[in-house]
Amino acid sequence: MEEQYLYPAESPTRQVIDLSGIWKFKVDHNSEGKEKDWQNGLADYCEVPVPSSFNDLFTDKDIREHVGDVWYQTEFYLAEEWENKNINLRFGSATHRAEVWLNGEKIAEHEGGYMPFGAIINEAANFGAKNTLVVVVNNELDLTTIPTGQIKEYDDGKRRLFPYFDFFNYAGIHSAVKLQILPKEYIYDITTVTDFKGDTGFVDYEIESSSHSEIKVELKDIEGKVVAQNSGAEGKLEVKNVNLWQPGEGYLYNLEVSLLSAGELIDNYRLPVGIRTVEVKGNRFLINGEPFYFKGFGKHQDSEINGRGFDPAVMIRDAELLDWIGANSVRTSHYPYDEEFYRMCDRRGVVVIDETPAVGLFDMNLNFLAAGTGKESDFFDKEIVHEQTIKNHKREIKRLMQRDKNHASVVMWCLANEPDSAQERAEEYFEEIFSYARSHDPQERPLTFTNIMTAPYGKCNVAQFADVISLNRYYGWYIIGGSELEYAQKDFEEELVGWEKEGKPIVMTEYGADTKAGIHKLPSVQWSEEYQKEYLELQHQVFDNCDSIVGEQMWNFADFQTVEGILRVNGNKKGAFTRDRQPKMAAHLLKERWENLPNNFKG
Ligand code: BDP
Repeated sequence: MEEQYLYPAESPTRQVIDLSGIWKFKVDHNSEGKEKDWQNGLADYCEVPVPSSFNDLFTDKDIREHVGDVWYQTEFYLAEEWENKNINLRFGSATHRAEVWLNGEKIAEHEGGYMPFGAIINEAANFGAKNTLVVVVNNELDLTTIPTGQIKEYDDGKRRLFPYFDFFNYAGIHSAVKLQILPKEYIYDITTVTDFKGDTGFVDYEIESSSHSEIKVELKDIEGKVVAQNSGAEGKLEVKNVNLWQPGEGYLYNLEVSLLSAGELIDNYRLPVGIRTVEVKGNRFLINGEPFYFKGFGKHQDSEINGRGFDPAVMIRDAELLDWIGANSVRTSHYPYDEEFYRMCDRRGVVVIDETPAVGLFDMNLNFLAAGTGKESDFFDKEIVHEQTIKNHKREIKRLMQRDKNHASVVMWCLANEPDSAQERAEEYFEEIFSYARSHDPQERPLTFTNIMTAPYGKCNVAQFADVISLNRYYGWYIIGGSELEYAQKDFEEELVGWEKEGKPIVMTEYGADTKAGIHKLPSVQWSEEYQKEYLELQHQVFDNCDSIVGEQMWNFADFQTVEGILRVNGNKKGAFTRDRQPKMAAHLLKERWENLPNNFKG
């Protein structure tokens, strides 16, 4: 049951077959699938596309809100001559857990909804004949899972899931499922760390492979010219006249790793590498030694119909809008996104704060909105959190760093979103989490978490561990909003005076106001497009007055789906863009501002 974290890329020695398409599908309403041997094949079924969330495809509420197992099946053939290759079956992600059978034999099991998993399937596979692949995906959450949630059971046996977070608990096979036809001896993993001095760039590399044969490493520039080379499983490459990876200019070299035996090529892998440095110095965030100002959004991987399923069309549309609006960065709130997203950000020079799925570390009494009320939560007082939740949290940090460590675009890790950091025992929990994370990133990038309004300056027990203070603040929306808006500035600025004393950079990782596109009102009222604009203008004034604020990521890039509730109108409407990716008035305001703020603003 090996996990292949290296992106499944083709090369002269590797072939990749994408199993995306229409699969068979069955909802296990009575949790009877395993007893009835569905793992051997589904007798009756309907159809779903893979990848996608299943929730918004059907017209039946009991499917949309289903809690438990759903089953998938597809068939494929393997050529006979591949019998002496390693066939790796790789899921980009399945939310939140999955078990996999090939021809009736169990080949993989995985928990954690956003990371790749799979297996070498040679033993269970049929070569030159049909293979039946069956997958059961489960979407249940509890206090110990990452993310967290709670299931409520009703008298008639039905169950509903209440996530401790503000986005719909979409589930299914969310990323592409691929077959990698790998050589017998092959490259498992590559780790790179980059640096530069003057106009010379450096790439430290380390290669893990199944063979001890000769390893050759070449670094090629964008034209394919070899600019540095070396041999052996680890070493350093030196690049004269280096082209640095910069925000907005994602220059990528190709690290071409070859396994050779007696001069013959056994395996070859090409890893895109951007040469850049990241560092926190005083209250500044430096990329390539230059102060960097984050302009952009907290996002969601969310769209109509597809839900959380990866959709390359939506990804490209979003990238074009980021470009149009003058944004330079994104936070992958509140979970890691599809690998294609990071590869695109590497190419386009989009700066990424990469977030773990640790959201909802707050006891919210069946409703995440309770968190904003300041109501007592006893999340970190529960022993199970310190015994089990923390283990799962670490597992997700390790996997995320393993998967995304080589992306030049990733400049910081966000270890959790809005944990109840005002609680005393949050301190011991996060001391362990931060020190664990520090030992797992080969590039030693800065670490952060986002702080919630109910743990303001002086009340937060976790900020001490972070390199960057990330604040989610809603002065003018959840508090001091509406007709009081003009008074929000004072309270906001007072809190910031406190945070500035920490001497660390501050990034505003969330600020926003729900806005229903098309509501216009003069003078403004909450939910109107005019109000969103006025709200943002006020926030921006606050940011400009605070020297330590080195970034603003408005909440949210686009409207997105959430659980139902009286505070949500078919989802969260804080988007600068609508869910179908058209601009609200506020988008034009952001464009005007961000096009005029240089990347080294406040430098
Ligand atoms: C913050 C959360 C985010 C919510 C947002 C909101 O981090 O997930 O969507 O507030 O209320 O609490 O819009």
